[in-house]
This record gives sequence, C-alpha cells and structure tokens, in this order.
Amino acid sequence: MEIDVLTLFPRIFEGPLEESILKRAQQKGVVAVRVHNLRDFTHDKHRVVDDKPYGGGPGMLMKPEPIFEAVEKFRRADSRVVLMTPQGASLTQSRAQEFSRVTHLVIICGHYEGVDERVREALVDDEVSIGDYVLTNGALAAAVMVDAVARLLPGVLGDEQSAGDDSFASGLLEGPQYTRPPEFCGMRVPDVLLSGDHEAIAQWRAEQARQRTKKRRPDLLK
Ligand code: JFT
Repeated sequence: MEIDVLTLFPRIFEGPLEESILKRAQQKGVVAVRVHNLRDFTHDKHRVVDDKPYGGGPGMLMKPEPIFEAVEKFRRADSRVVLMTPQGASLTQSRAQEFSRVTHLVIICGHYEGVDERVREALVDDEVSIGDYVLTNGALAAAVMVDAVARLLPGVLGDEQSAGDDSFASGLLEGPQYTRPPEFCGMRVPDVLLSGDHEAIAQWRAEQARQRTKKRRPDLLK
C-alpha cells in the first residue's frame, strides 16, 4: 500500500513512522508513507494556507488551492482520498480493515477550524474522525489512522502478534495475563495457568475474557 499524507505539520509524523513496527513495514516495502507539507503547494511569498470564513465568525479555514494542487498531483485511478475531520464517521476496526485493502490512500489533514467545503465536494471520497474527543489538529488524527491501517497489511505484524488476535477482531477484551514470578508481593498467578492443562487454560481464558467484556464493554457483546 502507498499512503500520501498532506499536512501543515509533517514533523508530527516523524516519531510514529520511525518507531519499530511501521519502520520495519516500510523497510520491507509493505507500505510506503510519504508526508508532504501543504505549504509547498502555495505560490505566494508568505506561503499562506488559511483564510477567514465568508460570512464571518471566529477562526480560520484551510484555503482550497493548495489542497487541490496537492491532491491533483498525487491522486491516481486507484486512490481513495480521505479527509480527517471531526465531522467524519468514527474510525472503527472494520473501517480500518476496509481501508487496508486500498492500494493508494491520500490523507488530507487540515488545521484551524476546517477546510473550504469545495475540498469535500470535489476531492474527498471518505471523511474520517478518530473518535468523539477534541484534538488541536488533524495531523495527529491522521497518524492514528495510518497506524491502524498499516498494521493490518499482510507481513507487517509477525506471527507472535497477528492482527487476528486483536481484541476487536475477536470481539472480546483480553482477560488477565501473567508472567513470572508465580508469586509477587503476595499475589499469586492463578493455579490453572501453571497446571499445563491446555484445555482448562483455554476455557479459563475464554470465561475471563467474557466476564471482563461484560463488565467493561457490554456494548461489544451486543
Ligand atoms: C480535528 C479530528 C478530530 C478532532 C481534522 C482539522 C482541525 C481541529 C478541530 C477540532 C475540533 C473542531 C477543528 C481537526 C480532526 C478527531 C481532524 C481537523 N481539527 N474543529 N479527527 N478526529 N476526533 N477533534 Cl482540519
């Protein structure tokens, strides 16, 4: 998969993309993430990317021209153009899976109060929010989106942590887990986990997962 990210804050992506899993995925050639500064698509001396909203009101909007120029440069026949916005439908695991089957993503992350509506009208295929809480800019949301999608690509995760084991793939939360030592500060690891009885262990884990999900995320059981 190839991903072109259009942002005013390219440095927000440096950290996340250079950390272990995404870095290895890029080195292996499973995913190529290219981050572009929208200011590079302006033509005036001050590289202006925002302007006041018509009709008045607080805040600034992203001007359409730099976004149009950048999207038109990178978009291809196989592209999906995604706008990160608080007005989008929330990113879910099933939506991340859907995006992971696309060959080319162009992700627009604005800043300020939003983007000129003509960007949506003419360029955008999907609007995505990462959830119901407020961020200061769209670049952080886009970094989360890239991470959620890229880790689902074949060959990104090793066998040890395959995407099929994700809580949201099984539909249940993970139950309690333990490592050595068998007793720590007076707290013992449950006997069943030390028993070597794989059948009993699997049953115990399934029951713990069900109880934890019922208590903390009953919405996932429905
Ligand atoms: C936020 C976003 C949020 C959130 C794109 C752009 C500017 C900041 C903002 C916040 C609230 C209202 C603007 C963005 C997101 C989320 C995406 C932008 N902001 N207006 N994605 N997912 N939960 N907040 Cl452009």
